[in-house]
This record gives sequence, structure tokens and C-alpha cells, in this order.
Amino acid sequence: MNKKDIKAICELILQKKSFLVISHKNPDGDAIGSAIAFTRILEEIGKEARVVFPDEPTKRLRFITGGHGYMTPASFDTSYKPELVVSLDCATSARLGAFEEMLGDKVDLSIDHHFSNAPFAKLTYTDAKASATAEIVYEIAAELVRRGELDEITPPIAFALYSGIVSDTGNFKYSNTSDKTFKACAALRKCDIDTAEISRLLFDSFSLARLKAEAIAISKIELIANGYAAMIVLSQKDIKDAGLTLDDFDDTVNIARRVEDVKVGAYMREAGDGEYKVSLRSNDDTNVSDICGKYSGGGHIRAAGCVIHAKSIDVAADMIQKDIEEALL
Ligand SMILES: [Mn+2]
Repeated sequence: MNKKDIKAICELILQKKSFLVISHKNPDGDAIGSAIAFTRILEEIGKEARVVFPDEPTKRLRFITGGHGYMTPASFDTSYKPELVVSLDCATSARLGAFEEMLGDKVDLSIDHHFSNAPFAKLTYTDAKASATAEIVYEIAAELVRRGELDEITPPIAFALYSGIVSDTGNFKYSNTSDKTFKACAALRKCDIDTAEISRLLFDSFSLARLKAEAIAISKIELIANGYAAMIVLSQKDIKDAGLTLDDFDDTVNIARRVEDVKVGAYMREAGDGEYKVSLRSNDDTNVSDICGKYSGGGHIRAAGCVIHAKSIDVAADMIQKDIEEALL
């Protein structure tokens, strides 16, 4: 199932009775929104479905569940034997995180929108043009409604799907926002959801720690590649000295790419044990997924990540700086 086939997915779903839905580690808005919505859709059409996240969703994003229950590694029920295991928004089996070993080779259907998807499931449906996995799940829901299998897209389903799409499009700001995205969101808006409140919670509501992290990130910006790229490098000491945590810096890469004339924004942080995590974003068509691919990472053309192993943070920063300069100059 390498080509687009929403109908085939619907047929497969309708044949099965019980499901385990899983999304990726450190779940973002799309991971939570697509997984919760998919689970709710299955429940609406009379299926047994449970959802598991490899990490506890952050306090900030938990509202997307709309109060729907979920499992984490701590509460995972190993006695549950579903007929179909479905992964959402996972480009590789490594994205299953804590569940990679247990479920890495047991995923029956993978639904994803990552450009760098490396198929690991028995069936993979990838649409790299979809803004979010939630946009694909919307298409599945719409097809089930067309077939009369799903009565309607209920408000909780719409809430989760809309949250997933606005998360991955940066509130319709990124180039992945297409006419299909707007059409899906127009339909979801009709399902009686408070879209202004979703956008406020996702984009205009931050902890004070997070806002302070922004000030530190801005103070650390350095221009590289003759000013065509901006990089922010944070050591564990930088974070500790500020009395903050790594989570407070999770939007830092977007701060780097806001500098005018910059084509690539880079953010590197020390993860410990000689590991340095890198996030890259491009403002033009510079393929940052290619750069991250050198270190077995990947993602989308304009948004990607990887982990570099190096002796020191300076060595790691030099490595990624050279790669960015090679891509830009
Ligand atoms: Mn996504």
C-alpha cells in the first residue's frame, strides 16, 4: 500500500474488531491529535480501541486528548491482544521509543506524512503532501462518513484533528499548509469546536519558564554561513544555570530561523553521554532532512532532526556548522 489509498485503509479497519493505536515518543500536537482522533473514530464505529504514547504527553499539550484516556509505558496493558496495531505519525520504528523493542516489528498499519518515512510496518500509507497525520486521519473519517459507517465527525474527533493540523502547520503558517488543509479545517470548524481557543492554547499560552528560555535562546544566536544560517547551541550547564529544563527550549529552533536573511535555523543541545541533539529548519528549499540523514536522522525537507555523537559540544557544533555551510555556500 505505497500509493494513496484511503479506501483500502477503511476496508481494512472495517474488517477488524480490536485495535492498538500508537504514536511517537515525545508526542507533539499532531502525534496526540491524530492518535486520539483515530482512536475515537474506531470507538464511534463500534470497535475496541486503545491508545498508547511512548512518553507522557506534556502538560501543555494534554488538552488535545479532550479527556480521553491513554496508556504510557508505566500503564501499558500487555494482556491486551488487538487484531490490528496502527502507528500514527511515526517515520521509523525508532520513533516508537520505549515500545520499539516490543512493537517495532508488530505494527500492521503505519499512517504517516514524513518525507523521510522508512517503512517498518506490514502496510504503510505515507502522504508527504499532507500537512499533518491528522489531515490524513480527517480523510479517513470523511470516507467513513461517506460510506455511512461513521454517523458524523463528532466534536471531540474534530477537536483532536484540528489541534493536530494547527500544530504541524504552525497555525497555518508553514509551507505544508495546502488547499486540502484549509478544506479539512473548514469542515472540522463546522463540527462545533472552539478553534480560537485551540490556537490560543497552542500558540499564545506559555509558562513563564518557557518565555525566559526564549530570552536565553535569543541571547545565544550566532550567525554562520556568511549570515545565511543562525545557530543556537545550549550546554546542560547553560540550562541548569538558568534554572530551566530542556523542555522549556522546545521552540528554540524556530527562534533561530526568525533572523532576517537566514535560510537555515539550527538548534543544538547537549543531551549527555557525548550526544548532541540537533534540530534544523529551512526557510527556503534547502533540504535539511538530507543534512540530518548524514547522522541517521531525518524528517521533512524544511524541518528535520538528528543526534550527533562527538567528544565535546564545540566539536559537535563545528560538524553541523560545516554541513550547513556545505549545503548553503
Ligand atoms: Mn506530524
